[in-house]
Amino acid sequence: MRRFTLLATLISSFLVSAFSQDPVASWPLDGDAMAEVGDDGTLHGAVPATDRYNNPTGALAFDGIDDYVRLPDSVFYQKKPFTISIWFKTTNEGGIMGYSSGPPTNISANHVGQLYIGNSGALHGKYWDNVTDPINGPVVNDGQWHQVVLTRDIQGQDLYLDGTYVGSRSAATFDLNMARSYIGTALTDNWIDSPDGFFYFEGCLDDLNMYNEYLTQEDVTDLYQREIIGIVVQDSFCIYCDASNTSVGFNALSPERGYGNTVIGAFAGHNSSGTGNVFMGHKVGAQSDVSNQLMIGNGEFSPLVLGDFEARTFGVDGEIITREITVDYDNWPDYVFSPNYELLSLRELEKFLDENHHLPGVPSQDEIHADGINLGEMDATLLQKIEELTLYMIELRKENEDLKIQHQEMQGRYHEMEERLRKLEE
Ligand SMILES: [Ca+2]
Repeated sequence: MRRFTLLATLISSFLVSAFSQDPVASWPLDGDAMAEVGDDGTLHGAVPATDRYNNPTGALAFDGIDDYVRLPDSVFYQKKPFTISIWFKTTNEGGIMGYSSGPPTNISANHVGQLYIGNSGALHGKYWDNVTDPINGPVVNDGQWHQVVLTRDIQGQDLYLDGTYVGSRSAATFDLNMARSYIGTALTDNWIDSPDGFFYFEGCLDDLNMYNEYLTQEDVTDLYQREIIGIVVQDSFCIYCDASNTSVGFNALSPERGYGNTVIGAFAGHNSSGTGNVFMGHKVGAQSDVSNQLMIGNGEFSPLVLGDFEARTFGVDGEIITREITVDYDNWPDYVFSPNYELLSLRELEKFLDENHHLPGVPSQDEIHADGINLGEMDATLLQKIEELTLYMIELRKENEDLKIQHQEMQGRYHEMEERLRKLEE
């Protein structure tokens, strides 16, 4: 019997997303301004704070008075395409990022309020494109962590909040002579919804990442989903988690994926678009579009273990070795001993056996070959046959006792006649 059918097709090339997800500069802001990729920033007064995963020193808190971090010079200066991503949390206002030609004491320098929370609590920001109208977002000073992404290509730029598109500007961006950049402050002279002078941020900042790429909506959503749960994706999709899918392994569950999947193993679930699957092992479930399946194996086809969460079935393509098996079964044949049970006569049974070559109610060789043996059902059937056999034996015992009585009666008569004959002969 084989019930293992794996829907799978083979393709020869493994596709990867256009977005490499490898930042060209990265500051985890774990209580300091040290870089994970690129050069360290310089801390000016900001202190360790709890991040969005409850790590008590995983972020940086800024006082809104004079705290800021100076980033390495020219970290994104004149670079296109380019993307900046940073997390913030505030109940107040202030500059998340800014860049300028002079130090943050020189108000007369060229300057841009690159990302800031305005007096109204709304998000604003952009790269410089020759006017001071920023891209304007919603109110965000709700005390929750948010991710903001500002991405530009050769021409325009787009702003995203928590993976969702906020707005764009289509004019070409350029950075004049503004090679200095900061987080925790921005010079916002003449910018809307903000004071003149330096606008210091009051709240927490975390995970500043920069990419030498322009990000699409799909890329930004991807980035947000990966960062919100705190998994850093490295080495081409080795670890992937979002609110729905979890996968560990090189190219596991990528680039195609559905939702509600849990996958472990290199290429496990690779290019699989199904939902609700649990795949374990090298290439298990790759290229398939199955859903609600449990597969454990080694290789793309014929998993050793195959379960179906919807049909509630569980199969092992091989021998099962165990100490005990309990089968849940609810049609045990006690009914054989009820007075209404129609037991075939032995003569009828003999006729049936002559015609069918197997006991009534017991599957034939052909049926077993086609469907396999249902352990619970077969045990019940065998018991039913034993019970019927018991009934036949009881019946035979009764017939036997009747015969004994008849035999004794006949013996009595025989002795009586023998006695009579003896008397006649005397
Ligand atoms: Ca951090």
